[in-house]
Amino acid sequence: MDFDLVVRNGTVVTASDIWEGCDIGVKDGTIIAVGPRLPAKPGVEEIDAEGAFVTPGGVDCHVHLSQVYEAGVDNIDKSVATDGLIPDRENYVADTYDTGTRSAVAGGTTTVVTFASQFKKDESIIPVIEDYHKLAKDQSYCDYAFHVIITNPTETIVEKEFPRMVDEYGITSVKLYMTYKPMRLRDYQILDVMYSARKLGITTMVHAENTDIIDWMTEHLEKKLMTHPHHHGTSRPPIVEAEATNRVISLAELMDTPILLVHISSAHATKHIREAQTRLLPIYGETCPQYLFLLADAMRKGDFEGAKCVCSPPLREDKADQDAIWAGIKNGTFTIVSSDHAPNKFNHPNGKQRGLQHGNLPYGKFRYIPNGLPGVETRVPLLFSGGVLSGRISPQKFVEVTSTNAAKLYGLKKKGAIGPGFDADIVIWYPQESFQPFNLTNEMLHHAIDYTPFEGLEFKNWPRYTIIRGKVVFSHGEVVGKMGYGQFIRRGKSLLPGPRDIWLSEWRP
Ligand code: DUC
Ligand code: ZN
Ligand code: ZN
Ligand code: ZN
Repeated sequence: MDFDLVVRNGTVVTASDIWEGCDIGVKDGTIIAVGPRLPAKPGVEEIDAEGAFVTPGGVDCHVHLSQVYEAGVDNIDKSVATDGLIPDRENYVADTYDTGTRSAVAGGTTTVVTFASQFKKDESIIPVIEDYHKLAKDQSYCDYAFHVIITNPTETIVEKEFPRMVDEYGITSVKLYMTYKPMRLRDYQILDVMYSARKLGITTMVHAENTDIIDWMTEHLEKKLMTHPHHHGTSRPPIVEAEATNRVISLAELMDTPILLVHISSAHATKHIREAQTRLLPIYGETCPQYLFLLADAMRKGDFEGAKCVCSPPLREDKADQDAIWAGIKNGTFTIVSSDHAPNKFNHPNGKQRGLQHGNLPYGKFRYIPNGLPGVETRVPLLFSGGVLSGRISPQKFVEVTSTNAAKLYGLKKKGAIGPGFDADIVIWYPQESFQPFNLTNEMLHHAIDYTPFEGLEFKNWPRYTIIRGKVVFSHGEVVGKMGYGQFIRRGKSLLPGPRDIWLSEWRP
């Protein structure tokens, strides 16, 4: 066969199998053959993978890049009125398509799905999609696609624009928030979205937390001056996530539509998802490395240092929650492990540390700390090192949750597998014997952020090569790909089970 690249003699892993001494033959960016001793003509590029794991490129379907947050996104009802945060540069997440995808490829991720976010005042989502296309075009090191965040599901948007979003723009998923004043939807509005999503085969992602509990707790903690960063966690105990998870599962059951619960952090919410799956509802779960490798004590560091680890849902106090999330990966409750890369600089460029500038020094006020952690570069290596090499999960499970399932769930038909016809998106690891474990420092990473929540963690391996559509984009610690190489991917519908046509009453859509 006529190849232009052959990856030789690796231990090739898919979501189902491991083949030792296996070659991968690539032509025009596509894998065309997989097997031992593939014959190649002289002059064909070859990469020696002997003794090394070779896995499909990471597919990270929860990444915030160049995203503008509407005023008050950090659940600051009052600050909208008092300090008048307006959607300006300050309210962007701090990684752009350039820096965020550079970081992605350096950590073995070859496709990201990012968010185009509606503001409540936007009467149409079409300009929103166009705007995010402008932000990403010619800026990305890896392939990319969009979800649309819906904050105001008007009749025009769900009835007329959702079909255009799917057919014209190739976007087959939306994300909804049950909390944050500028974004949250009422249950009625969630049903409006689900009604239309079901008809069109759209996957609905949901950030499930009970917004009124959070608001009430935040107010009452402030009255007691309990505003240290770790009280972010105090304001959101696991029941906040579990109640909203259970509620939105009920809405999805009523509407017979598939949903993905994003960034699940606790045993209680995991149990609700598991129970729904046992009843064969098309309910999917996502978790993130921060809930697998960090606990709430990370928010207790120093007077304000803990702000670096403030995300929502929060890191949990109890190791039992972490154990339940690992168990949920093993038993299939979690379909995907995404990064939820939602990066903010700790030392804000304008000198104002949000949260610290709002009084009650030296602790500041947790309600003003932007929620979210950087993690697009560390996701795949963390799961490989702390999952596979630490014996917690099999190599196949690693591939399934970091790549294959994400591609299936979000209709990325040519991504997420090593097999003929798939894009040649490949990660080659170091042979284990020759790798010196190291402790991570932020300087090693390629994002635009001044810290990593995983500082000091030991890594037992790291991607040696990242290959996208047959081209090496990261090699031995260096990003060698070009900005703009990444392509926008139009997505199809989910390949995982969808509506069942089972109803709770006589009502039918
Ligand atoms: N939810 C996300 O999905 N990302 C960052 C912050 C949040 O609450
Ligand atoms: Zn969220
Ligand atoms: Zn419950
Ligand atoms: Zn997110």
